[in-house]
Amino acid sequence: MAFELPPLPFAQDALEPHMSAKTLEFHHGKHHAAYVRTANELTKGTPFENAPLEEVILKTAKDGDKATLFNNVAQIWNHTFFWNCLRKGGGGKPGGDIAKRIDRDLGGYEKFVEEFKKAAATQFGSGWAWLVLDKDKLKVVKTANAVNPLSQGQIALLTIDVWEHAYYLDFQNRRPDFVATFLDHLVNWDYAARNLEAEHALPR
Ligand code: MN3
Repeated sequence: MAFELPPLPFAQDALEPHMSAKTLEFHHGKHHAAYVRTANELTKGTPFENAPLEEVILKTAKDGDKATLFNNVAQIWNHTFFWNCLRKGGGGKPGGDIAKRIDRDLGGYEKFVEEFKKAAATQFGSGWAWLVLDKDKLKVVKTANAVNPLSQGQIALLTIDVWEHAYYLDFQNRRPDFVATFLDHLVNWDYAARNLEAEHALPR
C-alpha cells in the first residue's frame, strides 16, 4: 500500500490566530503532501513499496545511498507527529505524570521552556526540536532536516517544526515568536502524555 497523506486532526482554521489556515494549507496541503508523493515515487517497484513507514525510516536512516528516500519518509512521519502535537486552546504548563517527569529530569517547566526555546532557536537552518524519552530520561533535543528520534533510538513525545515553511507566512523571520506561540497556545500535552504512557514512538 502506498504512503498516504493523513488528514489534519483539526479543521484548517482551528488554530487561528496562532497558526493560520494559510500556513496549514501550504504546510499540510503542499509540503507534507509532496513528501508523500515523492516517497511513493521513490519506492514504486522496490522492496520498500509495501513496507510500513517506520520500517522504511529505520532501514534507510543509516544508509547514505538512501538519503533522499529517508528524508521523504522521515518527513512524512515528522509532520504527522507534529500535527498531533497541536490543538486549539493548547499550550501552557502540563499536569500529570509528564509534568512530574519534566520536574524530575529537566528541573521544572520553566527550565524545559528555556531549553526547548534554545533548541528550536539554535537549530541552524532546517530541522526540528523535540521532547524525547531517551532510555528512562526526558531530554530536549534538536535534529537537522528530516532526522527524528525514531532513527536515533529515542521515543518522541513532542515536537516543533522549525523549517522556515512552518512559520514564515505567520511570523516571517521571527522563529522565536513562533516557538513562544507554540508553547503558550498550541501544545497538545495530552498527546505528549499518551506518547510517554505508551512509550511508543509512532504517530497515532
Ligand atoms: Mn514542515
